[in-house]
Amino acid sequence: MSSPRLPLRLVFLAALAIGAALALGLVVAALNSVLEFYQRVSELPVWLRVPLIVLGAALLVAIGWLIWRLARPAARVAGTTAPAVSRSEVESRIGGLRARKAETAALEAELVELDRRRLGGDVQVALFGEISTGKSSLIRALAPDAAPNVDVRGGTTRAVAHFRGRLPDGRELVLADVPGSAEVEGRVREQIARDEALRAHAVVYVTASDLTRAQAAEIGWLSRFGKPLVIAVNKADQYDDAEVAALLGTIERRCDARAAAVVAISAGGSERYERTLADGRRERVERERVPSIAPLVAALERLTAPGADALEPAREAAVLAEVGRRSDALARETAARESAETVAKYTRRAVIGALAAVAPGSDILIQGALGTALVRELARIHGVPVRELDVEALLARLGLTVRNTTAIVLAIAGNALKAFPGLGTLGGGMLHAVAYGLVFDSLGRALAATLAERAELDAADIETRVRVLLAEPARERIERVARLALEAARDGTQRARG
Ligand SMILES: Nc1nc2c(ncn2[C@@H]2O[C@H](COP(=O)(O)OP(=O)(O)OP(=O)(O)O)[C@@H](O)[C@H]2O)c(=O)[nH]1
Ligand SMILES: [Mg+2]
Repeated sequence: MSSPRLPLRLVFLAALAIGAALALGLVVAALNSVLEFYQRVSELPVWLRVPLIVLGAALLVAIGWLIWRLARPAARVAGTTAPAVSRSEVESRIGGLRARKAETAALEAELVELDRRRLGGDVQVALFGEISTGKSSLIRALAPDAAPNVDVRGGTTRAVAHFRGRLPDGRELVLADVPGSAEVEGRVREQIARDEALRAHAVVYVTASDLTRAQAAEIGWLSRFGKPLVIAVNKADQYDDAEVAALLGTIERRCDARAAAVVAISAGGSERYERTLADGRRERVERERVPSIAPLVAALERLTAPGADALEPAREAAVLAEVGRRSDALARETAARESAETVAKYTRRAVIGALAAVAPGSDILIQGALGTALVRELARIHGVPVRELDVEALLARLGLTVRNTTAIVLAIAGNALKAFPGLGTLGGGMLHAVAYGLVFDSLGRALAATLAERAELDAADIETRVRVLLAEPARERIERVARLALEAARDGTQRARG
């Protein structure tokens, strides 16, 4: 395999040598010109020399600045497209999970809600953003009859609420007020808000300042779903015109066309202040600020103009992508649960098998029917196809590993017997039974971990994991195996008596 690589390396070396010679020539030439230039400049009269040097320095600074502007790592809003999943694909995944007794009710409910909203035919707009940015105040301004809770404290809105608002052109919108994100201990509410944002046709991302890293990430996430997105910079009343213009410019640059529009608004909210009465007393009053949201209304009119039917495919794709992602996570959880059950089942069988055998050998158990069945069942759970040959090769390899570590495993099992006084009196077979139980438990866990992470029967990876698990089994594992052995021994004795 090494001979075809040789000429390629030679060509590469030759190219490198030519390149180096060229670079050297360039450097010498450049140095030469600089020296020549310096000499000429120093021969010039002072009145010409000084301005020329100043000009040259200014030019250098300008070039440096330009390079910095171009090469500066911009904290742009990142976003790719969410993976598309079809309705039938999602349904078949959910069906498969239901058959495996996974908790699929929430996923099914999401699909029912998807259909319910499509049949309703309303254009739906969700407000989304961090706590206290003014989402609920904005709902009030967009739907004056609505009465969502507004408060200076963050985390006021705790669940999703829908309100009907009307655009100046007469069309109705269903507006969703959602809990704010970035609340301490507010993970569940943040998920509720995210789910609702995906269920809407268009999203208004509300912020009250320049975007933080977390906010930029949220916008990146939203933009992956390709539905109309407006960024509303609220509380513009707190800035002067120049500041608002600068803020809009910065956000537009960072979002790089991921948002269909970036607008500055003042949703209103209320303000508290103290006033002095005629008799000199001071009084605290609260009054509603007058909202100023025209640019947002215009953007919403434009973005929702295509109507519910035209906006439906992007909405459906977003919901399906999220249900798909959650069904994948549920599939991983289900596989982990089934794996644990399977490993427990085979560990028990290994213990019983070892107790029944007259002179059990680790190889016989591991490379026998029990080991094969364990590998096959775990591979099936993780959807990894395996060949008979691979299973045999793997078990032979693991048999060697186990034989090399038998002394350690027996020592560990011996210690376990001391901790369980009942076990010690049951005879020598018991020690081996606990040892085999530990071996099977370790094999099963190693197999399940490799299959889950690599989706293949990677023998080297499995072996490494088995070594680690056998060398220092956790106390909880040892006790469980010892208890299994005890139960199996009692059952055996009872059967022998009966
Ligand atoms: N200065 C100013 N304050 C505003 C504006 N809009 C809202 N506020 C204030 O911002 C605070 C939060 O307003 P909310 O509407 O409750 O904010 P929210 O985003 O719904 O908050 P959560 O539901 O907790 O996430 C309140 O004190 C409002 O009075 C605005 O346009 N200008
Ligand atoms: Mg709110």
